[in-house]
Amino acid sequence: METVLITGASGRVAAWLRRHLRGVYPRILLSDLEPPHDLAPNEEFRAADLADFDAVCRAVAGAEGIVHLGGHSVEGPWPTILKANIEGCYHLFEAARRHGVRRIVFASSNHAVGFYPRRRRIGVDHRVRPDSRYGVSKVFGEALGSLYADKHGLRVLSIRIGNVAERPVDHRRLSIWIHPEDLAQLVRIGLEHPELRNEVVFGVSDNERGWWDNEAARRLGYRPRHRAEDHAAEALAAQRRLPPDPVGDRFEGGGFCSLEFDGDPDTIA
Ligand code: 15L
Repeated sequence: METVLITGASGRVAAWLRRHLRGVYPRILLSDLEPPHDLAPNEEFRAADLADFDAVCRAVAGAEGIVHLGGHSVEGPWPTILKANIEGCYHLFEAARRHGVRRIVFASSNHAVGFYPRRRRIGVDHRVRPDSRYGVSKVFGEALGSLYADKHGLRVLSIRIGNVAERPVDHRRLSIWIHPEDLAQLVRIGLEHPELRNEVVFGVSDNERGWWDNEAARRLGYRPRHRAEDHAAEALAAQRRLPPDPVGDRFEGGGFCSLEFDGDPDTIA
C-alpha cells in the first residue's frame, strides 16, 4: 500500500498513530478541519469537514487505504453526532467507493457495547449495546462497513477501541486500555492482511482484567505487546482519587452509561 489517508488527523490518537506508522507507507494524506502542526515530508494535509461530501471526496482522491478516526470522539448533542459521525461516516464510505479505495479501517469504540455489565465476557458476536448517542454512531459505522464490504467489495476492519493512551489511567482502563503501538499493529492488519474482508475486533492491549474475547483479532495475527497490569498500581491509586459512579462503575462503558441515565440499573442484565 502506497498511499494512506488518515481522517481526524489533528487529534491525539492520530498523532500517536503517525509516529508508530512512520516509514511504513510512502505517502500519507491527512485530513481534518485544521492541519496538524508537525507535517513530515511524506505527509500532505487536505482540509475537509466530514459533513461536506465534496470536500471528503477531495480528501479521499488517490488514497488506497483509509484510517477513519474523524468525527466527534465522545458523547454529544444529537445534531453534532448526526453531522460528524452519521453523515460524516456515510460520506467517507461513499467517497471511498467512488474513488476506488480498497480498504477502510474504521475507529469504532467500546461504547458500541458499553451497557454490558463488567462481569460479562463478550465477543464480537454478542449483540450491540450502545451506551450513548456516540455509541449508536459507532454501531452505525460498523453497519456501513458491513454493507460496503458485502455490496461493494471494500475490505473493512472496524476496531472497537477501548482507551488509547500511553498508560491506563484508572480501574476501568485496566480492562480496556490499548497502547498506541498495539493500535498501530491493528491498523496495519486492517490495511494489509490479505484475507481480510469485513471484521470487527476489539482495540485492546494484553490486559489481564480484560472483558473481551479478542479471538477475531488473534486470528488475524494480532499479538499485543503491552500489558495494562504493568501499570496497575498507578491506575488503582488514581481510581481512589475519583468519586464513585454508582451506574458507570457497573458497566463497561463507565461514565458514558451514567450520563443522562434515568433507567433502572438492576434491570440491565
Ligand atoms: C472513546 O470511545 C472515546 O473516544 C475516548 O475519548 C474515551 O472516552 C474512551 O472511549 C473510553 O471509553 O475511555
